[in-house]
Amino acid sequence: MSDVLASLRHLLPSERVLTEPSDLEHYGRDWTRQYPPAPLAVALPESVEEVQALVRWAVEQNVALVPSGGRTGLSGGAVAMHGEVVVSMQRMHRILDFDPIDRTLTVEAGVITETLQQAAREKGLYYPVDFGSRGSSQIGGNIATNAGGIKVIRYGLTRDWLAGVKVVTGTGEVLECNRGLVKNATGYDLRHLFAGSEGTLGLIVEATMRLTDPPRAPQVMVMAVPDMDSLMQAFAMFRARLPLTAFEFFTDKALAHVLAHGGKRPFDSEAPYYVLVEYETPDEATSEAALAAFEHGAEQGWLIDGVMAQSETQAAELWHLREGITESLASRTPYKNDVSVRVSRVPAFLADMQALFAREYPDFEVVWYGHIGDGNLHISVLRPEAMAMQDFVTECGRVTGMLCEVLQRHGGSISAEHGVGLLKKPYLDTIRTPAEIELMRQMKRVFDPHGILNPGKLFDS
Ligand code: S2G
Ligand code: ZN
Repeated sequence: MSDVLASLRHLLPSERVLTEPSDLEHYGRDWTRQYPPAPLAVALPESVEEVQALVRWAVEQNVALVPSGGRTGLSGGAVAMHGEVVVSMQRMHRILDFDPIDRTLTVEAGVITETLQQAAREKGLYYPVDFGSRGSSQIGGNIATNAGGIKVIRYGLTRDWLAGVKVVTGTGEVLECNRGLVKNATGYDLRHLFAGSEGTLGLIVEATMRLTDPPRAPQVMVMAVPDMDSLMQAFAMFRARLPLTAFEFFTDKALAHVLAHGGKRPFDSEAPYYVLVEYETPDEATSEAALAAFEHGAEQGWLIDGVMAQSETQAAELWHLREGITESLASRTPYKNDVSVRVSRVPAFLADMQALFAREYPDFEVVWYGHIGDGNLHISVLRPEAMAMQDFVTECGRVTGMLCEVLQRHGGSISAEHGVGLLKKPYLDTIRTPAEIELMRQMKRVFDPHGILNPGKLFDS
């Protein structure tokens, strides 16, 4: 056993230092599949003090640490390929405090997102950041990637609900940022630096999350749409008439894959695009307004067909048509683009992107879906069965470079919500300026002067 491992075992009980190949494989990766995991070991701290001791040990041993939450990331941000020690937060999963006056929950970083959502419901409140991986992702990872998901159009992103965060920096310093205050004008708001930092500035160990009132009688509709312009017209109309909580879209290819994996066809009509709209119905007038909106959309030719959920079960079935896409594609190890433009630019951008993909991916199946209300499109390029993974990733990387040129023209982002990690690192300089990237490098040196925190993610130090 190397001296490094021996010294690590002095820090934590042996059952919380994992070195079995199956553990190294499991904890050394996230949902990406193109990066071979190869950590030295996996550490499972149970307290802030143990995380601090791990950081100090890593500085002394000059060993890199890769923070690890639910490992549901899609850009390789939690991948350990070079003998790093993975620091898994899964043993730090306590709910520490609920404050009914502040309407906040303070939790350890390893609390599963769905557990936090359930804890809020038990208090009659609501934690509104939501996505398909809610049952696996952890709040620490949600903060580190500033996770978005399916309700951003109404509730914003994780950082918008972050009232306070406790972080261990790359020197072992514990920072308590903002401490749950609503107002605090005392210099730089460091909590917002850690949100979206992808584990490169500090290890998130605790968080105080704001809660809100539950949505009033949420209702769900799925509709068939003939083209993207109609989709955007329908979006503008529904947003003007209803208190939306979600506006998602997916293509016929996406629907076909979900139906092939047990999804329930919403109606007989078929169309190239589908939208899922969720909105609150606080009163009868709003329910009537929703029907009127659908009828108006149908009269305008924007909507071909539609179904409104008549029960919670049916609402879940309709949501599954959207949320079941990722799982239905998983066996084809898709290359994922997760891009965003300003909502006003979606139609023009989409036309350019569809032309690019039709030209460059003539033989690949490309599945489109996403949070069109946020200007966030997900494009999963499915690997042809006969194509080797490495060749596929290389080919998709080439096209992603072209996609960046289209994004530059439309002022968009190469990563809307999945982060940069390893996958989008080669393209960071197409979206961020050299000055910005240099400033980010300098900031990393301030928080992680020894370069031990998730090195190689986002950019090379
Ligand atoms: C979504 C989840 C991951 C993916 O479905 O909104 O963010 O791209 C994605 O399949
Ligand atoms: Zn998404």
